[in-house]
Amino acid sequence: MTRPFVLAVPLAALIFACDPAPSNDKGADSGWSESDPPDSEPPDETGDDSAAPDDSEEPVDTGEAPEDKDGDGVFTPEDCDDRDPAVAPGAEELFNGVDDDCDGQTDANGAWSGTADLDATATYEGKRYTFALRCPVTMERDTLYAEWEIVCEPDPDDSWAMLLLGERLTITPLDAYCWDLTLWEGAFIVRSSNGWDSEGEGDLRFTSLSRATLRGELRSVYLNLDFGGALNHD
Ligand SMILES: [Ca+2]
Ligand SMILES: [Ca+2]
Ligand SMILES: [Ca+2]
Repeated sequence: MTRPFVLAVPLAALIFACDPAPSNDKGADSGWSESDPPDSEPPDETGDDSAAPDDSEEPVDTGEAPEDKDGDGVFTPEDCDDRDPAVAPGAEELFNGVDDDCDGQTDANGAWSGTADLDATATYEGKRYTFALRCPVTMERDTLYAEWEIVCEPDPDDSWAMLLLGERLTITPLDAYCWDLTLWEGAFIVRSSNGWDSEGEGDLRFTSLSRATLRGELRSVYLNLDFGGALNHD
């Protein structure tokens, strides 16, 4: 039974003999040793041992300095596009998809509103009924998209209007995309709160940055509809 004890002594001696000398660990812990290049500097007192020099901020400073690369006499940041000499504060705003005058607004984008006069003739049991309505128009323009909408609410006391048109008619473009920056042309759809809908053709023209005209017509067996109006940039 003494054999395990005899074997344990040489095993313990072997473990101590393999333990590495602690004297060589100093460099790894400090991050700094005499073998480092002589030009390198020791860590500063803040503990930041980054080798990046402080003058790295200089290019940022020069980048923020006013420039006039397009030579139009207007320096950044007042010149909102210093690559285009046609763009600067005071320049004329044009329908071109660019904020020409650096006021943060491109062309005539944004909210528009106005009114439209709508004439409708409905045929019912062989008789024709006509209605004249004045309806508000709203639009949200985003360069090549003109999301306009006409909402008509006939007189609720007019029983024929309620029967044939409904409490509300909503007219919107089927596709608000404009092939031209100053013109939308295409199909619109009339939706009645009575559940029916019908399609017609119309156009919207921007006559200036602050004014647009809208017109349309619909021809069907039961309903003829014409509308025309104007919108102003809000
Ligand atoms: Ca400039
Ligand atoms: Ca502008
Ligand atoms: Ca423009």
